[in-house]
Amino acid sequence: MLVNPKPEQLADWFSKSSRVAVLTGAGVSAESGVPTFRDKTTGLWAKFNPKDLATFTSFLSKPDLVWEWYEFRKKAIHQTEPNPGHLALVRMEDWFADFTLITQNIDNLHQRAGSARLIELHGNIERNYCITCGREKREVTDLPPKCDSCGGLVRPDVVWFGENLPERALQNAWKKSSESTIFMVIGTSAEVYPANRLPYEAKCAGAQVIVINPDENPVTHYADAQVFGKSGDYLPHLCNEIQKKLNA
Ligand code: BJW
Ligand code: ZN
Repeated sequence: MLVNPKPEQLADWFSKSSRVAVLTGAGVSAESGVPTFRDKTTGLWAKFNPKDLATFTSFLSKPDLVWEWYEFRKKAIHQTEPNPGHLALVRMEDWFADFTLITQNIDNLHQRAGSARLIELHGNIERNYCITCGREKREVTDLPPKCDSCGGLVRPDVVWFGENLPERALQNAWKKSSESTIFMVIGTSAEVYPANRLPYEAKCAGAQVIVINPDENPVTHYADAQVFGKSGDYLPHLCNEIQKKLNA
C-alpha cells in the first residue's frame, strides 16, 4: 500500500482511469464545522445515544425529542458552508467518462457545493415524509409535524438503524462501485453496513482503492493507497495535479 502519496502520484492513477466512484462520510463535512458521529469527544454519538434518536422505535415513542434533535442539527448545518473538499469533488465530475459520488451524509453540503452525479444512501435532512401515506411535507412548523393530506406523523427522510436503504440508490451505488476503476473512500469510519461493503465490492472487481482519512479504518487493510490527512487539505491539491495531467 502507498502511504501518504504525493498528489502527483495519485494523479497519475486518475489520468489512466475513466470510471471513478467516491464514497463519502461525515469526515468530509468536518472542516465545514458539522460534527462527525464517532469521534470520541466531538462526535454526535459521544453526546447522544443512537438508540434514543436514530431508530424508528425511538421516533414512535418520542417523536418530539427526535424532531427537536433534527431541527437543532438542521439549523446548525444551515450555518455552515461547503469546504474545499466538497468543491474539489465537484471539479472532478466532468473529467471522467463515469464519475459517481456516493454519500452517506444527510447534510446536503455536496448538493450545495454543486455535485450533480450524486447518490444519497442515507437520505437528506432537508426532506420529510408522512409515515402513513408517504407524501413529502415541505414546511415544518409545529413539532412533531403532521401530514397535510392524512394527518399522519411526518418523519425526517433519513435512514435509521435497522431500516433498509433506498433500494434504487443502493442498487445504483453497488453497480457504480463494481464498475469503477478507482474507488475513493473519504471521511468515513466504514463501520456502518451496507455502505461499508461498497469499497470491498470495488476492490474485488479490480478497482484501485484510495482512502483519505486522518485515521485508519477497516478499508485501510486492503486499500492500494491511504492519505492520512484531511480531505479539505488534500483533495484540492489532487485536483490541481489531475487537471495538469489531463491538460498535458
Ligand atoms: C475525516 C476528517 C477530515 C474526520 N477529512 N476524514 C446490530 C443490530 C441492528 C443493526 C445492525 C447490527 N449490526 C449491524 C447492523 C446494521 C447496521 C450497522 O451497520 N450498524 C453498525 C454501526 C454495527 N446498519 C443498518 O442498520 C443499516 N440498515 C441495514 O443494515 O438494513 C438491513 C437491516 C434491517 C434490519 C435489521 C438489521 C439490518 C442502516 C444504517 C443507517 C445509518 N444511519 C446513520 C444516521 C443517519 C441519520 C442522521 O444523521 O441522523 O447514518 S448512523 C451514522 O453513521 C450516519 C452516517 O451516515 C453513518 C456512517 O458514519 P460516517 O459517515 O462514517 O461517520 P463517522 O463519524 O463514523 O466517521 C467519520 C470519519 O471521518 C472518521 O473515520 C474520521 O477519522 C474521519 N474524519 N475528520 C477526512 N477532515
Ligand atoms: Zn400522510
